[in-house]
Amino acid sequence: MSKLYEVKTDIPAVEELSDGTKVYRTAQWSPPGCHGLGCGLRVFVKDGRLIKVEGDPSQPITNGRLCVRCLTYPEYFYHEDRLLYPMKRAREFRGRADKWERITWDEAYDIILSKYYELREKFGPDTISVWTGTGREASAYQFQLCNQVFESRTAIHANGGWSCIIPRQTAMDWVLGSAYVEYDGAFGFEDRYDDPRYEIPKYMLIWGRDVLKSNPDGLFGHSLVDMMKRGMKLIVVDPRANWSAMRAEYHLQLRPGTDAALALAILNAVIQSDEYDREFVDLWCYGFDELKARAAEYTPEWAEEVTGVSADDIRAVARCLTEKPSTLSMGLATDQNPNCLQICHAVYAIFAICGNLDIPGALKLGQTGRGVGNTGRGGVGRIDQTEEKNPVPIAGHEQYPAMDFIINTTQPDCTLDTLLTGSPYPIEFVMLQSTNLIASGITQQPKRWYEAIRHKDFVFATDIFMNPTIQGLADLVLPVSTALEHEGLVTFHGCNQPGQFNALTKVMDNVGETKSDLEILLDLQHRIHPDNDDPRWKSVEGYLTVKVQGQADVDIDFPTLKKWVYGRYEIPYRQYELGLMRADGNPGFKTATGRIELYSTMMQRMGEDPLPYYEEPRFSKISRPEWAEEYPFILTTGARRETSFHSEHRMIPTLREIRKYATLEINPQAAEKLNIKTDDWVYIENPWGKAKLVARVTPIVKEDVVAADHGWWYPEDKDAELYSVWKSSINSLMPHKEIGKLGLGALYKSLPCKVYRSND
Ligand SMILES: Nc1nc2c(c(=O)[nH]1)N[C@H]1C(S)=C(S)[C@@H](COP(=O)(O)OP(=O)(O)OC[C@H]3O[C@@H](n4cnc5c(=O)[nH]c(N)nc54)[C@H](O)[C@@H]3O)O[C@H]1N2
Ligand SMILES: Nc1nc2c(c(=O)[nH]1)N[C@H]1C(S)=C(S)[C@@H](COP(=O)(O)OP(=O)(O)OC[C@H]3O[C@@H](n4cnc5c(=O)[nH]c(N)nc54)[C@H](O)[C@@H]3O)O[C@H]1N2
Ligand SMILES: [Mo]
Repeated sequence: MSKLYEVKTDIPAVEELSDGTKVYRTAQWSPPGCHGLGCGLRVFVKDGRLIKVEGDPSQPITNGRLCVRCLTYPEYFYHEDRLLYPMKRAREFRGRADKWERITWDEAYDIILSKYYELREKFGPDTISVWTGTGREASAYQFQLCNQVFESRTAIHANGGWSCIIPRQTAMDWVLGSAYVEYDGAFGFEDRYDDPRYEIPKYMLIWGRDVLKSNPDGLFGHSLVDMMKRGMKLIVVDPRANWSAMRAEYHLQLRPGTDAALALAILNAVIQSDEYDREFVDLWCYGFDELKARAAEYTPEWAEEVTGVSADDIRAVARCLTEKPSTLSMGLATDQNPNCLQICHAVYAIFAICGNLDIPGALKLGQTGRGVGNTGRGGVGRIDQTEEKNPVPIAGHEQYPAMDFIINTTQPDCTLDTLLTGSPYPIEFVMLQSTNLIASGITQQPKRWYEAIRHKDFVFATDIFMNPTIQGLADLVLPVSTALEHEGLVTFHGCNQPGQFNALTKVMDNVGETKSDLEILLDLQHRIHPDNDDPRWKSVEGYLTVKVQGQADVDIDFPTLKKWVYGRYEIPYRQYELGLMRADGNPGFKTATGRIELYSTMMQRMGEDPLPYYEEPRFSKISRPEWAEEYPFILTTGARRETSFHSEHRMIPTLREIRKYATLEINPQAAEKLNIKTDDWVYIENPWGKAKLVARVTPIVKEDVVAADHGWWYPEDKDAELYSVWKSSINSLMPHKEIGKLGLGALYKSLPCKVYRSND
């Protein structure tokens, strides 16, 4: 474990301005939505009222920069649609806005507990399910709540094919034998890029990620711009010409979904070039000859036909990537593909054979034994690669046994089957914490899931706002506080990576009777396990102190970290030489062979091809030529927007002014043929469903590609069914269970569709 340092600053924790306004320094997680980045805030409070929020220049990584969502904090904080009190509603009135009734917290907990004991008795503990969306603060508590407090194993995340980070993390674990990997942005050094140990990468390969919009998983995306200013060049693999693609040396604008073909062809060209790092391969890699033989099948000329990227560009990019140091930023588009493990395997193999791993400015390996991947029972790589599988299956683990070695939760797609069939056990108690499922979190066929959950015995939710999922499904709702109203810690995948470890300080009185997710966790724990005297369950401060000490090499308590606001830690380079990657302390990597497995013994053991391969997108014009005429476009979905975090922020006026409706990006030539103009409402339709979005005519997509927003609902449509959530539901066009062989990766980014003007 690495030592945590205080980030020193002259800016006081609380400052009083001449007009009596108080300015507090604190970090931010969620709500409002964010991925555990820990942005530094200066919070201006006058006469107890939140006036404005600015970026804090003393935050060592964000340096005062802040997203537009945080800048609109006062609109969010005081919004009239915020949930203020616990409320209940009779089960027969699910869907009815006029049937909610205010209750006390005690009454709410009494109802939850009586349902908990009743249903657990009737159906067994696994009938209790805890559903959580992406990594907001609530998700830090999902596994504890489900596994320890409720004693169930049914922790659910409804992304088809577990297509958010899990495929990437599985490949990191199985191929690289590493915890979470990320580009080296000098995040742990006090002097950042000026630290003498650091070197700016020559190239960054950005693959299916838009970090300037997404700041994903604890990564501060704008560090990309800092690095470009210091000379780093970009190579971007993306079917859309986004900001970084337009500033790249090479923009490889591939046909959506053909990523594995492109990755294998770059690998082919790297090996052919003979410029890779032979010494590193000899010392640290396993299975190079097998990989070389496999890559030889995928020539740049072949890939040009498949992907639409020229063979010359593929070779040129391969030459760039053999330079040291070069780094990688790989994102969601690689997960959202049934071919996901193979894409990640091939791309990581390029960095491995070029020796661009864990040296300054290259791809930073994660610290093993730390952070989300290794702390909870739900973490990736839960079962050591040499251990046996879990003997008692949870939903989907029988059909996809590899899941047991990947993550200890239900396989998402199979969970719908479980809801419908009651096998391997019925799920009758549903807790929704931080997921507006039917708008965003359920990624395929949300109406089918909605119908399945509607018939379950008890559903309750915790959220900040009323939303269509709660309106449609819940019998009880608990109001949650924003990050300014409670204490907490900012931790996330970042904990495997050098960087920050920050405190959330309560600076505002609670609005209404809101509580934090952590307070709710502790309240339920006290009621269900009153005799447990572990200090972590005694109080918020006790819980957070145990957490600080468990994750950082320090003897400080939470109040001390709160005084610091920001903590910083380094993780050494060349951890594989230092014996820091493996439990036995020997040099090497955390795989069965102790080496980077270019030939993956884990994939082989799980019944998958041990070498990467290409699978043509399942419903493309090549796979389904008979559909080509009716569905001329390739649909990709979900590229992030700065004005929302998934389905959040649709009710914030300033953000809605920037982006009013769900949009569909369509190329000018294609739009002209269909008589579509910017701001026209259009229908998008395919064999699985139909949605209505607003067109944005733009050359950033090619003529046969359209790109749709996800996560839309219309809070202003108070009288419409579930705030018109089905109107722009792009997820209705995504097929159920079209997933990879091991249960990972689904089709989000390469589906057939047609587009036409709406006349209604
Ligand atoms: N503002 C904001 N930030 C967010 C979120 C949010 O909703 N709003 N969501 C958070 C979550 S949960 C996640 S997982 C992260 C995701 O964040 P990222 O990993 O950065 O993913 P996206 O922003 O979806 O960017 C994906 C990029 O992939 C491209 N793309 C589309 N199809 C393909 C394809 O077939 N191949 C390739 N190579 N590229 C393709 C898109 O054009 C887009 O530029 O963002 C997080 N951050
Ligand atoms: N078509 C398509 N669909 C996608 C994607 C895509 O790329 N394309 N991306 C998918 C991905 S990667 C993901 S991770 C999912 C995410 O999907 P989800 O994480 O389920 O996101 P939301 O549906 O916005 O639900 C979030 C809810 O949590 C509430 N909330 C926010 N912060 C907190 C908090 O701290 N505590 C509590 N209790 N509640 C909070 C918000 O108010 C909101 O109602 O969406 C997926 N959906
Ligand atoms: Mo995600």
